[in-house]
Amino acid sequence: MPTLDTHRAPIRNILRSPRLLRNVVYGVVVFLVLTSLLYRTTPSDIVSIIPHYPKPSGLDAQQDVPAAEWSRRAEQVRHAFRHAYGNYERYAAPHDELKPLSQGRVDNFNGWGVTAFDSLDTMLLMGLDDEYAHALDLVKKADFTKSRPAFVPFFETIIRYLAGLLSAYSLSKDYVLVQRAEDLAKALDPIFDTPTGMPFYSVDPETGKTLGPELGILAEVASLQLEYTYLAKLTQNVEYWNRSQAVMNTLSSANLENTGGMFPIQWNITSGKPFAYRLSVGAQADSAHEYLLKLYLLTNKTDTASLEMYIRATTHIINNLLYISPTRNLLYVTDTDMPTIERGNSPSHIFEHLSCFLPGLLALGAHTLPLDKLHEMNIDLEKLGNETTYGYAGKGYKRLKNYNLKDLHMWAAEGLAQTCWTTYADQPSGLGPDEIVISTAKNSHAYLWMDAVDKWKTSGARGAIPGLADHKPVVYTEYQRSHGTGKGRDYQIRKAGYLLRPETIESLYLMWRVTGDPKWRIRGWLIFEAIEKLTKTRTGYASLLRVDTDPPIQDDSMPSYFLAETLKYLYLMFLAEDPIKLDKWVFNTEAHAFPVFSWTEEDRVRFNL
Ligand code: DMJ
Repeated sequence: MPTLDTHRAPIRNILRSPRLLRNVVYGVVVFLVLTSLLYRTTPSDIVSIIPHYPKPSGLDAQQDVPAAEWSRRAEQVRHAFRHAYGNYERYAAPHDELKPLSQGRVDNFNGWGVTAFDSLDTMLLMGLDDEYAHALDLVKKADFTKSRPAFVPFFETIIRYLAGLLSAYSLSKDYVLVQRAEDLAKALDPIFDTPTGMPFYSVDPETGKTLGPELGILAEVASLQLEYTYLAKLTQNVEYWNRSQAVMNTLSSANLENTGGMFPIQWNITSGKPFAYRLSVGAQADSAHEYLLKLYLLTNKTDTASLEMYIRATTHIINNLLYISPTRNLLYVTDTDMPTIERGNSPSHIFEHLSCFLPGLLALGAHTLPLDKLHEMNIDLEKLGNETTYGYAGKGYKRLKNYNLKDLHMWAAEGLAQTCWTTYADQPSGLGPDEIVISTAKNSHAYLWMDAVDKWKTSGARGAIPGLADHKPVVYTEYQRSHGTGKGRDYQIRKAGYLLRPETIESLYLMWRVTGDPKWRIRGWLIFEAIEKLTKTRTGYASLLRVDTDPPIQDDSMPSYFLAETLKYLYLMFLAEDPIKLDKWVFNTEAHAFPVFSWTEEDRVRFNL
């Protein structure tokens, strides 16, 4: 057996011989240089010095994280952004999106470079001057009169491109961004050639030809008011104001007697009438509800028609679309038909990741509006809606009069945010699926949240408010997942992908800002750890095809909203001082921040306010 001493003999020999020592040092240096060149695969060299992430450490271990550590975490999100954008710039610009596994690119939103436009304001907030300068070059060169493919989808183009330009202007004051926004708005303008002013689905900017069915989708026909109102304010062009107002007027004059004042999903864009009565806050509807509150806030609380529509929509949602799961008491929002005495609401019990923006919106409303003193906003809930105006669907207004509306909205926000988080915590990946469906077995029914809240109240409001508790995660083993034997979650996964979407993080961010409770921010960090661990690739970040397998499966896609929203909200959540104050700024549905403004006397005359 060699003794310890014989083991060290070669080292002693090296140290004794200067020539040998020089050769060894030389060899080590060459080795280090070669390996660093080999692994230097991204333009953002910062990436290689990111410390190794520990395994998600759980909430308890996170309670005493010092302020300096949160700043370091914000810095890590900034590194993540540089990794994503640097690789987009290297492999995909000026095309739309990067394929993070194959280093390919895709033109899925007009071919003007959607990732660059969507990223501008995040760069400005993160102080990434070089990236911003490059992106601005690309923005200046984009030709909005030609698109690949020829027809431009209006909704996505407005929320990503137009809003990206306007928000970047508000932060940089580079006027060229407003000029480009006007170029874009002009190219799209034929889209409004309908009797109601509700836009078609798409337009060919080269010919002005429009395309799309007469039946429009709520989110797509009614999510332009923030962008066009702010554009009108900046350019003083009354045309843009008229575009926004036409949609608002169509919405406010619609007959909603079957839906309690909430907007259904389908609209006839010629007649301006709701077509059917399917109600949702998820896909096809989400941002239209969001823009009601946000238009009121953007115009410094002057657009009262918008405020009233928001209170009506949320009153109906709280009364009819919020349910509690049978055993875990998960509070969730689902889509329904119009309510009738005979059939009730006919809920689908599907809960979408997209709907996870709702807790944040409710918290924002409770934070910025005097919902506990409605008279200060000249609102009487029962005058806003009742059984005379809305028939059976109108009875919820009276019900909510028994509550302090600020509390009620915050309770709903808290419970929904808990469930959104729980769908992440339940997965071995720590990332949430795109859709779940609540189990509604014969003897274990899900039930309306307001029924549970009423019961709690009439029994003396003792104990916990229904649906607000922290839930213990239920993580199934691989065997349970593949054999379908897992129990105790209260739901099945319907769509198992994580598409790098922002909604849950957006709500965690708003809950953190509004309540100051560190648990929301800590959860944001745990999600970021999982994103780093499981979605990061050598050249970007990849969506996941499944979040419930261990390891999860990556997909060759990095949507632009990952840079516009997901990373922006995470960054702002970890900063010590948030530059985007909730009473001074309003985020559009793609997380582009616009400053709150007041109409001047001149505006009032010009826009006939
Ligand atoms: C984003 O493009 C926007 O938030 C939109 O309103 C709906 N969802 C996607 C990301 O999930």
